[in-house]
Amino acid sequence: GPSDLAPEVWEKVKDHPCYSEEAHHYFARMHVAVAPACNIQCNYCNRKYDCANESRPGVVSERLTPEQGARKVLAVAQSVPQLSVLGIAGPGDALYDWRHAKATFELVAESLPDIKLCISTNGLSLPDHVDEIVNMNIDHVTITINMVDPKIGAKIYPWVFFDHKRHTGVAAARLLHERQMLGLEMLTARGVLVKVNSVLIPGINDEHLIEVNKAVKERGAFLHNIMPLISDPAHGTAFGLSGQRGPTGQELKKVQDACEGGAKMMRHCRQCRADAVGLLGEDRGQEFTLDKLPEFLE
Ligand code: CLF
Ligand code: SF4
Repeated sequence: GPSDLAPEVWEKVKDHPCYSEEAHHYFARMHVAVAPACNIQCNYCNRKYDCANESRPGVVSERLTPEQGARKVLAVAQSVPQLSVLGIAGPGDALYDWRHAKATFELVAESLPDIKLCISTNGLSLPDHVDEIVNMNIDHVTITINMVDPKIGAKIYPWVFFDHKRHTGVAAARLLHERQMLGLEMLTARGVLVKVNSVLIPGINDEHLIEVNKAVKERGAFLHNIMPLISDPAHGTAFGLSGQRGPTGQELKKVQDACEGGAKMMRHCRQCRADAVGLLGEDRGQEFTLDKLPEFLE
């Protein structure tokens, strides 16, 4: 609750529905899918879902240009008065080809200077963009961290693309891990609130997430959100974890409970879609598809 937060932190989270359990009943968030590509491959990815970098069946969200994205935000702001946060959360990684997310935020900030800007990333490109993130007043960043042990990471990530090369195996996971930890440290040192999302993959990282929780707490993460893998049988053999089941509710709770006392647990995540609009748990995205937007907005 508010009482255990420093006033300047409360000021930042009080109307952010993901960072504050209290706020999620009253404030809405929306996502715009403007990231053109991703620089890593997660075995569980189907590139439809967002912040969670999550995988579950559904309709593919539209990929928008920055102009289209900004138009959508303005249209939503006119009809959803509770809108307080704009997040860019995949599919793809907002910080990989950062120009798209940056241009979107700049266009929106011109018309809606008070909206909070939020980014979700796999962290690989994060250390390169910390200055800009701080300068643009993006004070909420989510990093998806599924492991701190590259041997476990190698089971989750078949490759990462970095420094003009594709890396594979344990070396790829080590690179991702080092960049995630560095990015997290850099952000918290600058006063940016960082939430860590972890996808619980039974048999792969379930017991390991306690170590992830410790590692991110040590580096100043504000919240840790452990979310269940939602397996997607429709995605068949294209994905390395096909046939992988998600955890039961009990298994999820067990891991979350085991992490209590470490980095603060988030338990109200609704595993939003990449084009989600509205209060958490509400999805009004289909009301604001491109074909339904007015062509001009003041
Ligand atoms: Fe979006 Fe993520 Fe920002 Fe929230 S979602 S980019 S931090 S504004 Fe929130 Fe949705 Fe859970 Fe994400 S409930 S999936 S934690
Ligand atoms: Fe997919 Fe997100 Fe992983 Fe990229 S970071 S591969 S978009 S789940």
